[in-house]
Order: sequence, then C-alpha cells, then structure tokens
Amino acid sequence: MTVDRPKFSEPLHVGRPNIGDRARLADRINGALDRLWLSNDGVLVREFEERVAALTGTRHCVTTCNATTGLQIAAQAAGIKAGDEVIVPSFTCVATAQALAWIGVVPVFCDLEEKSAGADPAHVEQLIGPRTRGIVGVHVFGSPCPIDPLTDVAARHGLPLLFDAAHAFGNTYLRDPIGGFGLAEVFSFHATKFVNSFEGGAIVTNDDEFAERARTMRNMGSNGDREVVSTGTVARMHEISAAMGLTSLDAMDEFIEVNERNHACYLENLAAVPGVQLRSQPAGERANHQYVVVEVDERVSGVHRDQLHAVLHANNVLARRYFHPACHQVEPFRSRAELHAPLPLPRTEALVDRVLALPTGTSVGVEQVRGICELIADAVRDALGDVAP
Ligand code: T4K
Repeated sequence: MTVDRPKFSEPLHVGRPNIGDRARLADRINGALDRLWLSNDGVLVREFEERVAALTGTRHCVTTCNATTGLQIAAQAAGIKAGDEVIVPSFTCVATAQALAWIGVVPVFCDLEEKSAGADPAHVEQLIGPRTRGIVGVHVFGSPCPIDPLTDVAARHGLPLLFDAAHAFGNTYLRDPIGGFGLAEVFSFHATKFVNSFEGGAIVTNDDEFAERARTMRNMGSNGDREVVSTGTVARMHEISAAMGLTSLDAMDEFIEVNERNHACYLENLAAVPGVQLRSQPAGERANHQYVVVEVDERVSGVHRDQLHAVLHANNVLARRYFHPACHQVEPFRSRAELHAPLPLPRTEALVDRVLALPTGTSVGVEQVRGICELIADAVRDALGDVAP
C-alpha cells in the first residue's frame, strides 16, 4: 500500500535504542581502552553483573553475549541435553525455540494463557511425557507468565523451570522482581531492549552451583582455576557492551518514565477506537512498558491487523507483528508437528493474528503517539464506513 504523503517524514521504529548519557559511555569505553582490558571478566562486566543481580534481588548474574546463548547455557547448566524435550510456549520470539533447537533439544509447544500471553500451566502439564526434561516460561512483552502455577507443575514433575525474561527486566511479579523465579531467568540487553548493552544477555539465579556451572560453560568449560571441567561455549560479554549496559542502567528510571508516558498516551487516544485494545500490564506491578502492543479484533474494528499494519507502514510507522507467525508455524518446527506441536494451539493461533507492536521509547514523543493513534482511528472509521464530516 502507498499513500501520496506519509503522515511521518521519518520512519518510526518499534525497537529504536535508548542511548543514555553519551559522555558517561565514552568515559567508560575510554577507561577500558586505557586499562587494555576489553573482555574476559573485566571490571565493567563485573560491575554490570553486580548491578543486575542487585536490581533483580538475585545472588548471581552471569552475563552473556546475548539472551539466545544465555538460554542455551541455562538449559545445559540445568542438565537438559540433546534429544530431551522441553515445553515452551509457541507465542514467543522464535529465538526462544531456536536457542533450544540449536543445541539439539526438542521444543514442545504449549498454548498460552490469555491474560499474560504466557504458557498455560494446564496445557504444559498435559504435554509432559517420558522425554520431558524441562519447562521454559516466557514473560511475553514483560507481563509475568503464570509463575506460581508453573512452579507448582515443575515441582510436581521434578522438572527444572527456566524463564525467558528477555522482555521483563525491571518488572515485578507479586511485587518481587522478575529474575528470582524458577531455577534461573534470562534477560536480553539487545539494542532493541529498553536497557541495552548493544548486544547482551544475563542469566540470573539464586542457585550457587547452577551459577558456577553457567559461568564455567560460558567460558569454554573452564572454571575459575582455569581447569576445563565441563562442556562449554564462548559467550562472554565484553567491556564495550558492559559500558553501554551500565550507562543504560544509569538512565533506566528515565526510560521507564518515557515508556509509561507513551503507554498512557496510547491508552487515552485509542480508548474510543472500537476493536483496538491495548494489552495491559498487571495492576500494582512495576512494568518497563518497553512494548506497546494492541490487539485488533476485526469483527469489531472492521479492519484486519494486517491491513492496519499496511496503513501504518505506508505512513512510515514501522509497527511489528510481534509474534507472528507463532513458533510452531515456522520451520523447522512446522514440518514436524507430531514432535513439536502434538496438541492444538488455538489461543496462540488466534492471538498471532491480532497483535501489533507500536513504536515507543525515548525516540518517540507524545505528538507522534497521537499521530499514530489518529492513523489507527481513521483506518477503523473508514473500515466501519463512518467517515467523519
Ligand atoms: N526471547 C525473547 C522473548 C525475545 O524477544 C528475544 C529477542 C530473545 C529471546 C533473544 O534475545 P537476544 O539473543 O537477541 O538478546 C528484534 C531483536 O533483534 C530481538 O533481540 C528481539 N527479541 C526481537 C523481539 O526483536 P527483529 O528481527 O524484530 O529485529 P529488527 O532488526 O527487525 O529490529 C527491530 C526494529 O528496531 C526495526 O524497526 C529496526 C530497529 N532498530 C534495530 C536495531 C538493532 C533500530 O532502530 N536500531 C538498532 O540498533 O528482532
């Protein structure tokens, strides 16, 4: 679809990075250059790990080069091996499933629970079979998945429970910080995340032995005494990443304020638009609001999510269909449904058809948010044939 004159002259992105204090970042990078220490447990990486652990109230933080590798290390440190099955929601970034598949683990996809869009604990339990060796919950868009019921299922079946918390840094569940649940949780600090280290991830845990295994696996299987004691990979965060991560942490509260402001503006300006509903974060919890996601109900709005997506793109609003298609709908998983999706996933298939992530973050102002909402409201009004005079 094209329009004569897009509403916005410059593209508005969903994942524009927040930068923070450039002078502070430059100082930190210069410090690393002066010290001639660029990777392998440098002082910036250690400081970043300490601050992430403190913010999440966990005993250990093991940084990684990204969350995908962090998930792989966490799975292996939990004793999950090639050929094992792990239950994971299909409604997530495909990185969650690929992380497992890449190390030979078989992701078995469960359906979602509608409120959080996270794993449905009852469905998880139905899928547990003789080859199941773990469960990975995902806090999609930062909304905590049903942590307590999943913990209960995992405990009853003696399975390790991990959480992909790529979207949930800084968020809480029943007032406790995300990070301390399950055996371990994994954050992403990718450039598109509200706290970023260019690329980066972190495994946080309260389990001392697990942390030691993860730290060793991250560094060629070599422990603190430089003895090779286990299988391993190389997945270290480097000092330049940690410099950015620390600078991002310094400004974290300001980033959240901006995201809250934008979220409130979307809420206000979309409230009267029929069939377009903002997905909310749970009341009373801290939320980073790094993803603003609407659900489009075509039966009410008269417009399908994909049409709205096309209208927005034609106007330079680069909205994203996170997460469409679902993991079980893409290769290599789609062709092996008997393995990866043995039970139907109707709620996932319905939601992937309705979701649309909209631009937010420090590069997006309220005037732009209002403009995006106008585009959405106009598209719905046109579709419903109720053109304003
Ligand atoms: N688990 C979950 C639930 C995840 O969502 C992710 C990743 C992971 C695990 C794995 O985390 P990492 O291993 O990456 O740490 C992006 C991100 O690359 C990805 O990290 C993220 N989730 C996913 C939700 O979003 P794409 O393919 O949508 O990225 P891309 O290149 O299309 O960029 C998104 C938008 O941001 C574009 O409009 C361009 C803009 N952008 C991007 C970058 C990198 C910028 O303006 N500046 C930039 O520097 O995956």
